[in-house]
Amino acid sequence: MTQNTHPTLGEFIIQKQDDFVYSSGELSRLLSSIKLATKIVNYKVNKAGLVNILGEYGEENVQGERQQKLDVYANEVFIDTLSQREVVCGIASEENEDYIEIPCTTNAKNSKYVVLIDPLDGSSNIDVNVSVGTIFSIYRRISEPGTPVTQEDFLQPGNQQVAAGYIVYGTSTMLVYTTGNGVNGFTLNPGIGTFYLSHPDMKIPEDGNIYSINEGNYAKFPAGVKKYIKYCQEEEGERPYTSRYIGSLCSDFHRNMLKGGIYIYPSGTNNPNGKLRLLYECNPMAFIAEQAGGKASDGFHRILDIQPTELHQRVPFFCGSKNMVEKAEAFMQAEKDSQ
Ligand code: AHM
Ligand code: MG
Repeated sequence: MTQNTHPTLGEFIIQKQDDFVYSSGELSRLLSSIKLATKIVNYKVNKAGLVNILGEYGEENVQGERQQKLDVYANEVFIDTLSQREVVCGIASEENEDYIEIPCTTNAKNSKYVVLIDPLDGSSNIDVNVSVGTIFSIYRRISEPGTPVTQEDFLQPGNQQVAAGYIVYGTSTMLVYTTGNGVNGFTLNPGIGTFYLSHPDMKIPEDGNIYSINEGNYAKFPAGVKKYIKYCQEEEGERPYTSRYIGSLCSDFHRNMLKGGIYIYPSGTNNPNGKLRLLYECNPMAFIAEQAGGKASDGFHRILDIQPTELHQRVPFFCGSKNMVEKAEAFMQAEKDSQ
């Protein structure tokens, strides 16, 4: 099959619009805006090292983490692109303390979607030329369209997501997304700036042999996680498993999605609930994982059923191949029962 026979992302979005009854095209326009912002950020990421965009910005974000210049740039690009097209009524970003209300002009009056975004995930990898990503999550607002968005519009459980996706700026740039009807992946042809459907109907293998966790934090991990790691390392059957950890969730997740594996960021490190954020990272990845036949849990409960209480809430994260996540959960439960 030549590339020209693959649908482009733009064509695919329009084809899929018909999957939604009473579709007004608003979600299609929103996804197209994300596609545009992705290309702008991709262009800059690819030039990092040539233009003065590497390094720290000099400030900390709302999480107290050092912001990189590209973090700030990507945040601005996504917010500007989405707000100027008036396809959303509100945006919450991992980089901003509070959500942003997009003022209602005539066109935006009926805008019913809010977007939550981690504009540049894995940004500590930028300066060393390792893949970074973007993660996004889309919900239908619950407050009345035409009125200002409220915090409740953003604090919805992940099972209410309308769409979610991630972008990997890697050896090639890929955009992977779901609207709740399976997962599809698109690869950017940088020569012509067009995404083509390269990975239709993606499925995570039910089993895998890769585990991804920052083992440098081992001493602080909960006993269930320590025992699961030892299980992964034992010599028996398919084990020992391979350990792979890039430190960039999008890339680690993407590899596990294609090859089969588990990603874990447990509690017990410097943060009692782990490092990853429920709204910007875990919910969208959990939605994609489930849509691809995988699983996502906090060690005990389904991620998508957690009722968020704050915008920047963190949560322990176990995600990937179904059988691997269930095995890790069994170790967590056994430890809990023994206490
Ligand atoms: P970020 O959004 O500030 O980049 O943080 C999230 C990243 C994930 O991409 C990655 O899996 C994790 O943090 C790595 O953390 P650590 O260096 O503690 O292993
Ligand atoms: Mg992140």
